Amino acid sequence: MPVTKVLIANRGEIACRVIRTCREMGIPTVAVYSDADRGALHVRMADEAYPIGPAPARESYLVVEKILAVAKQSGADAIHPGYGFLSENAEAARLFTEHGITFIGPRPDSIVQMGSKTAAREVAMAAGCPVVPGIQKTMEEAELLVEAQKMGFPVMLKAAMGGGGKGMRLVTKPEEFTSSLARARGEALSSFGDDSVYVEKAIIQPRHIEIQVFGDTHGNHVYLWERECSVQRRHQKVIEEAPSPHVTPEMRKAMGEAALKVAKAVNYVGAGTVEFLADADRNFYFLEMNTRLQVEHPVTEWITGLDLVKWQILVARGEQLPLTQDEIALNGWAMECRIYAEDPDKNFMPSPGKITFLRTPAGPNVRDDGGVYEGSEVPMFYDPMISKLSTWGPTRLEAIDKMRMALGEYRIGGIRHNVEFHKVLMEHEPFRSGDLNTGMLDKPFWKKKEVGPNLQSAVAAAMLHELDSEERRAAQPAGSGEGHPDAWKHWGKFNRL
Ligand code: MV4
Repeated sequence: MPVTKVLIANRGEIACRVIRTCREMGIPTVAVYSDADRGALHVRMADEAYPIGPAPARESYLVVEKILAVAKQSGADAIHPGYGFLSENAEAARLFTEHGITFIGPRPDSIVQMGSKTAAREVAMAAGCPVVPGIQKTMEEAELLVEAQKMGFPVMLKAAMGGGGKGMRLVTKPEEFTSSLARARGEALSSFGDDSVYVEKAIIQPRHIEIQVFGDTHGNHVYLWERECSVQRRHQKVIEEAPSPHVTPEMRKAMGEAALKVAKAVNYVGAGTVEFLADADRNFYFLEMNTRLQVEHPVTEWITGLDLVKWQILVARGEQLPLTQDEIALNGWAMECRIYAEDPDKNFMPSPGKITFLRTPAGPNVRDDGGVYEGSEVPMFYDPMISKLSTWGPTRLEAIDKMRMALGEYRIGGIRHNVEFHKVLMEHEPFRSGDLNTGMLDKPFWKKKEVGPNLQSAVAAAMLHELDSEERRAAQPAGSGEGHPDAWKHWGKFNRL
């Protein structure tokens, strides 16, 4: 399993992230780019770069044959898929391997096993990992309703092949069952080409807590503690942190060991994440397993002091995991804010375009994983993430206050962004106290308030607003202030990870 030259089958910040570790390890890198990414940062950072076609991902980053052809042409003997795109495509992983190219990820059959949510539930149950009470069999309406009645409302209908909240419906009473099922099936069919739906007991106001796991080809498995990602909007993660303010040392050990049971049950190799829902009583239930490196891996890197991409490469080469469970540190607290080209005042509409000015935060315990530079474009064809800003502190509040400072340093011109939105969240009392849940962003508490009676703050707010709009006027051509009109057309069509 040689890894002597790595093709990164991705774009944006994650491509840059992988290139950095390869460089540190002395491994040459190969970038691929679509027409929209000709001038992208990952293309500039890699040792070589090859075009792979038109802007839409399905005509470029998702075309397995094109990626394979570039690997052969460039002499790359390994492919890192990043997240999204081909990262959980078992067929692609198989094809690369058949052509003698190392896929830096799990074995294809692990991807398949975890790709079906119902199959994954069965694996977890058989392995002795707690799952949400429910029936993972897919059934007809009458049978499903009987099961729902038995477990008691509210229940959750879920697409068997789903994930990310698509094809999922909360049903609070029997009268809604028929219409909710029809909608869940319709969404499941259009999103996953399969209308199988199953039923679970609904967990009310759950917290999303996930365990980072790692396996090697020698049968060793470890867990790198948890991350909490409860601050989400429409199944889009907004803030992630590690560890979780909800998790006690006992719960951490129990969740870690439960996650390892799942990983061991599928002989998992590489980086994976076992997702759980947790309730207020600290019960936790297996939800699904993501068979890839996740967007939010930096917070785990902060608290463990490890480089997860380096571990992925070592494992892909057939080496043993570098550490045993009792050698893995949990030090301090880390926060991550996803910085997006989007407008929080306009219902988070994407705001692609040219970045005309950029100053990124820096300093001790501040990390900005970016994929852009001043003058580069945020294309409208992909997820409009600009960067992941992460901070570390000895305690949670210190990490939060470091984040407030770092957010205050961020300057992005030419496009709308969510930096101010993150600042409001960092000062939001429920957030600061660690009282998180997945419904936290349902009420728009961050919307700009009218000028209040406090003159000082009103003046300050007016000045800030003026500065803000001045920057925009300078940065944007007239008439483009509402974002690219085409952004509407594509909004929500692309996978947001
Ligand atoms: C649930 C749930 C409550 N009860 N399942 C959303 C994404 C999908 N992967 C699973 N999800 C949920 N499943 C039961 N039985 C609530 C959610 C959920 C959620 C989960 C994690 C993070 C954010 C969420 C937001 C809304 C609903």
